Amino acid sequence: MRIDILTLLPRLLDGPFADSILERAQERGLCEIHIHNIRDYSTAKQKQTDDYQFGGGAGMVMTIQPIDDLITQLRSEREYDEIIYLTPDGERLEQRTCNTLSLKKNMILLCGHYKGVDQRVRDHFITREISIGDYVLSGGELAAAVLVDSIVRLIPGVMNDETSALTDSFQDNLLAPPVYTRPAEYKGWKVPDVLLSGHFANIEEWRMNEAIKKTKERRPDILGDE
Ligand code: 6GU
Repeated sequence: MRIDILTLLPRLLDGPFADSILERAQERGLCEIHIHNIRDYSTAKQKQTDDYQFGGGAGMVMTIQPIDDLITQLRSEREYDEIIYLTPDGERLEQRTCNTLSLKKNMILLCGHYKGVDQRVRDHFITREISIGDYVLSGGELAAAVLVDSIVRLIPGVMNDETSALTDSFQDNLLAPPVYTRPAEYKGWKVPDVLLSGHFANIEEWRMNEAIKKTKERRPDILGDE
């Protein structure tokens, strides 16, 4: 998988991809992440990348020219499966979408800023618009980092324990059950007996019941019986 991220603030993305799972995925050659500074592609005198909005109103709008040139250059080099715009008015990201996107080969992510991007960019280049939740960030960069993390960890070979992603919260529309590790007793606080019993069927049943209980309490909406 190759992901090209288009941003006005490339430094914001230096950190997230340099560690842990995302670093390992790149080292193993399972994904390539390329950051592009939109400003580098502006043909304006001062390399502007934004302008006042037509019709008036507060807030700047990202201009089409540098984004067009950057996307056109990338598309001349390879085909892209998706060109995704990160924006609070996009479809809300869910695990289902992460699963789908983890199967793609090449993707462009465009990070929004200010009042957003000229609508013609959305109309003519963007294949999908994604929000990571119902709250507003100051730019799309952190959302892009969240999206990339959620996708890349699903690529086969990225996670060390291959079965682990399957037991994540949301993969079966349930929140994950509690987990414990040694010691079996700490300051008098005990691990549930069933987990120490070695009885696999009982352990699975306990985990399922705990997952259902937690989901009913916290997220009845994903259980579908509000
Ligand atoms: Cl993708 N961008 C911004 N600016 N805010 C957000 C978001 C994206 N998703 C949730 N809030």
